[in-house]
Amino acid sequence: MAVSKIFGAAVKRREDPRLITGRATYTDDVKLPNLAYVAFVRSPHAHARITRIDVSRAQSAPGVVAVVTGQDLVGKVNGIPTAWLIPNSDLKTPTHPAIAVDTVRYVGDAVAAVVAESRAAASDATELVDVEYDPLPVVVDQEKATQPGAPQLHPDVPNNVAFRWTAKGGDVDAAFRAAEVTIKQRLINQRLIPNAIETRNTVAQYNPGTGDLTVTITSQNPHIHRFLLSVILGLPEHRIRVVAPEVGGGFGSKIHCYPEEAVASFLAIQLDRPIKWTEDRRENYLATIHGRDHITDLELAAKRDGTILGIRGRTYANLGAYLSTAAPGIPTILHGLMMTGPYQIAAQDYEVVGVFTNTTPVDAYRGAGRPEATYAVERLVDLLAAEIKLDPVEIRRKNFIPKSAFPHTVASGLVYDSGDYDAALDKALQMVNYQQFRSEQAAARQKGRYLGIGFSTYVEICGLGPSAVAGAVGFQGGLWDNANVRIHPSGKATVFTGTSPHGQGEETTFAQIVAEELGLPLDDIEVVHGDTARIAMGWGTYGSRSTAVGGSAMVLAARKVKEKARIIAAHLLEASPEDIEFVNGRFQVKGVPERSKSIQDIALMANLAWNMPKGIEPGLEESSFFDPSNFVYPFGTHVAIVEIDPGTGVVKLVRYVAVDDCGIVINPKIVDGQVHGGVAQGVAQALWEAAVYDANGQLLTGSLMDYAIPTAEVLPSIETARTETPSPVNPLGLKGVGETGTIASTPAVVNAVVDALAPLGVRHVDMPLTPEKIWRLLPKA
Ligand code: MCN
Repeated sequence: MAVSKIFGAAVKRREDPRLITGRATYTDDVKLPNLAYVAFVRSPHAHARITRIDVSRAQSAPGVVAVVTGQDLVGKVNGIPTAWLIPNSDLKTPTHPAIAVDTVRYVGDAVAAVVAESRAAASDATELVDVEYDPLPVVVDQEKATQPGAPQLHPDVPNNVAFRWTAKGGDVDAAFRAAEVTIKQRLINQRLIPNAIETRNTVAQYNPGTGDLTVTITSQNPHIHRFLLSVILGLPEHRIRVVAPEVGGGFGSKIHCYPEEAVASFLAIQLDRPIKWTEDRRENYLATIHGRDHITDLELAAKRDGTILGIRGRTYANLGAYLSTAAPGIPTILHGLMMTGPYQIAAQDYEVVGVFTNTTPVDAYRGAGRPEATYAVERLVDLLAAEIKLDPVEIRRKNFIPKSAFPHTVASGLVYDSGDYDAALDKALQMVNYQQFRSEQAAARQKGRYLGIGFSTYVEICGLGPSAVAGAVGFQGGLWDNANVRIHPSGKATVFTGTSPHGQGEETTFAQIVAEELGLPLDDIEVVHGDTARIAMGWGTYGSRSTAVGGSAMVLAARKVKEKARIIAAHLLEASPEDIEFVNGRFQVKGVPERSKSIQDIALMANLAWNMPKGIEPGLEESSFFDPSNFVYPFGTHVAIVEIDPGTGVVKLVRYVAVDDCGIVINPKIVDGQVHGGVAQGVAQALWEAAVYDANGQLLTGSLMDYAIPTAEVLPSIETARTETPSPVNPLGLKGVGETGTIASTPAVVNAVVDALAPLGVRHVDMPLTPEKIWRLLPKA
């Protein structure tokens, strides 16, 4: 393959051979000599006072090394902090002890930890810890939790309201006064449970001789984990090393710093033995964060011709029992600021109320706030179209921010970087052959068949993001990223990234970036990530930021290497640096291919340093710290075609078309893969998945037997295509793609089902669109 074709080529993921042949090291594969295992005793009550804990039976059980309770941690392990302190919201941050001390607040809240010689012994002994509870009243519904007389979770949080936050812009009252038609709808965005292939895992090892703590964690952001662990444990940051090996995916759920990670680390220090914790799937359902869970009331103001004037409303966002690491920022900054979607809607007034309930904490799950915003806007636009009898495609076109209007400031104050929404919509319409579908649909209706088509013309915010904005919105970290490109004497390269890919394929795409810049073969470049001891600093992988931010740092570091190489090449070729050009992967004297040096030649000479140009240091290694000037705003059009079985109510996804624009593409195969996975997750929310609690706070969908994640069999082959609108805010001109599929797909499917049922007078159905729910809407024979 010609060197210049590496960027943009559909190179196969180099991570995959080890993953699919069982040669990868997952976190649970990490074994150390003298390892002891910790298991947690978890509350069976959603809300209760702990009146007594007796650990004596557990302590004397075979193989048990130690048992600790919340009380044992007091003064030694600090509370689990929240890292997103949104301003102007009166945010309350109640203490979150790593192990509950006197009160449990959700089913699964840890009340004790048992350490034993084997995982089985630890797990068995958890049943011998005698805990007496005095049950308290429970609330699981976030709206009810704010009402007078509702059970109170935290003494310092009146009415369970963690925050009230508003995103307001333009004159929304004027918009509603001028409205010729208004649409009002309550939307439930149900709670979801992330299902990574590997559950969470921690292996902590302490060396009292050096004071070094090494923690291997299923982490999406080892440097953030290191920082938070130093805060929780009161240890110096430079004595902590956090390593993320293969983690089995995360989908947002492994961003957060969890109690178990802190407890395992504490125990490793206390007991002077390496400690391992492996979460089982049942625990994963109870104790790993959940996602979504919004109750939203919205109103849209419009003219009869379909022009949208304003949007207003309120969301009650369920936060669960405690504030997880990023929780306050998800329904606000990543959600509330995106409520006008890709449309020119001049006014918005949107309040988000974050509420504590007796449920598992809720935080970032793939898309994190943006799927909820897209769902709300795309449902409302369809409801308006139905109300004024306008085609759902036409109403979208009418309101799109035009291509000429970028960069464009929306009502919430965000500045969208670039876009061409019509181009993506046109391509999608062509792919589905819209007019022909409408005739087929009409014909099918005559025969009693229910076919439907649904659109989602989405825009999302990702590539998190400028650090100054992070600070302004209360994120307790930076959002720049770091890369280092090191060329060894032999001309092979090791490159380091502060992002922490865990399934997204950056070992391939970042190597593509460097190969393209420096003319190195792909196989000669190793991409290192996920280890605070090897990587200077970085902010991790989430918010589809790795490539827009970390990849940009990588290309800038490679360009610095290239610049130095040019100077050395000039010296070796006895030319001036200005006369050196980079052609076909070689540094050559302009127009004289015979007088040229490869990067390998230069790497050897730079590392030997026998003959360096004056003032140039030996070695060939450069770093870059890149802080983008803005977020990036990928967009596109997703179209779902469904058919409903009139006998059973089963929704069959007949076709799925995804046209995405993530700017310039490094690797189309990987981008397609990301879209496929994302769409599967978003479709699953529309049709199947829901975390269900009963009124006592028991999680009824507590296992894979009860929680319906999709299998390949229920999904069609996803048809992908792209438009390419470069982003002006990073040197690669690209936008993120890791979440687009999840963000776009949910409303496309719901809109398609409502379209299919429209002749029956159906205007909205809440997710998930289970067969029973749909069957009840169908005429009975
Ligand atoms: N890419 C590209 N060209 C572009 C944009 C991206 O070739 N114009 C490539 C990237 O180089 C990378 C992949 O596409 O290989 C995704 O990149 P990016 O959009 O930068 O997203 P991140 O790597 O930051 O991934 C985060 C995103 C999120 S937030 C979740 S959640 C998620 C997701 O990615 N979780 C995943 N995809 C996942 N995929 C897997 N397998 N497992 C997860 O846990």
